[in-house]
Amino acid sequence: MMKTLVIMLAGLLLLHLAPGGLCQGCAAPRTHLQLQIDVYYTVVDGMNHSFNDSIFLTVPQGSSFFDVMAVAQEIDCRRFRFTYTLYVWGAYITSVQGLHEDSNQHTYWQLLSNDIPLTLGAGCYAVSDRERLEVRFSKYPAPGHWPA
Ligand code: B12
Ligand SMILES: *[C@@H]1O[C@H](CO)[C@@H](O)[C@H](O)[C@H]1NC(C)=O
Ligand SMILES: *[C@@H]1O[C@H](CO)[C@@H](O)[C@H](O)[C@H]1NC(C)=O
Repeated sequence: MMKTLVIMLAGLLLLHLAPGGLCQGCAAPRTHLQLQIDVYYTVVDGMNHSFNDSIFLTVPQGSSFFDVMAVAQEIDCRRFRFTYTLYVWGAYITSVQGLHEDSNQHTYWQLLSNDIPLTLGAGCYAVSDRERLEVRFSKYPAPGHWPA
């Protein structure tokens, strides 16, 4: 009785230790030493201040800003849900938490890192450890009124 229990436990242990044992059919081959990084992600209505929500996330090294947004959405769909449109530049974020950009009002979702606007789109920007990422509902100047 005791012996079969020990054998069973040993078998379970082996199953866990066997390389790929419980991880067959994964899309990408996962190394067991995949490095993880921590980021802080905020979604904020910088116009009407209707919301300002943040979350700490642990994501694989090499993740894009878009990947971070997708992970946050999966964890808390109510606060971090978003939509996007594909352009030649990649994914353009069109709404966050149900708040949509509006070209007539010159509003858009601005991407920032440590309070500095990004010069790359969400899909192209690779995030770093301890980075403070933000998508902020903002206004851009009317055409012909861009700051010099
Ligand atoms: C105008 C403009 C904007 C306007 C667009 C709204 C409007 N109605 O005018 C605003 C201010 C909203 C904007 C926002 C951003 N932009 Co912009 N934008 C431009 C600019 C100067 C011209 C685009 C244009 O009108 N083309 C002509 C029309 C006819 O072509 P179109 O394909 O229909 O243009 C649309 C797309 O370009 C889209 N769009 C605009 N910016 C971006 C950025 C990304 C990543 C995507 C996927 C789409 C996109 O909006 C345009 C109007 O509908 C380009 C530079 C350039 N010379 O192309 C940068 C440019 C495309 N933007 C850029 C960036 C980085 C951004 C932001 C990520 C900045 C930020 N820190 O938030 C955000 C997008 C964030 C998001 N929500 O996903 C980069 C993209 C670089 C890259 N490799 O990813 C560019 C190339 C400027 C640069 N840094 O060199 N942008
Ligand atoms: C969002 O809230 C944080 C504090 O939680 C504050 O520091 C930050 O300025 C706020 N952002 C905006 C755009 O209001
Ligand atoms: C922000 O508030 C103003 C008035 O307080 C309103 O007219 C406008 O539609 C609001 N914008 C959004 C995007 O909710």
